[in-house]
Amino acid sequence: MVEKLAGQKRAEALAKLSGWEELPNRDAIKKTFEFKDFNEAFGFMTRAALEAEKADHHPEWFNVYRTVEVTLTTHDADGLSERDIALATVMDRLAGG
Ligand code: H2B
Repeated sequence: MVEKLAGQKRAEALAKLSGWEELPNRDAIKKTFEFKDFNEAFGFMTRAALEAEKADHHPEWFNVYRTVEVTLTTHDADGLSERDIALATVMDRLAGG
């Protein structure tokens, strides 16, 4: 079982991210990435998928043309964990920001 992020640790972890918001209806974070075109968006998804698979931690995501909406949560923790923060950080780097 993976530990849920709570308290001070959670606040500090979230403060390090930018553009990610906590969802009101579930313990998850979400960010909408906008790219130049579909090629850039899908390239990002491909690179992120390889990192996700390597870490055995997978995003929920939705793509329309050059927009990718990403939701991160840890099913094994029934909420947000360090794994989501790590994947969010990797995705921000891959998206170039
Ligand atoms: N991804 C996410 N987002 N949360 C999980 O709890 C999770 C996962 N668990 N990817 C992994 C796979 C687990 O199901 C496998 C068996 O390791």
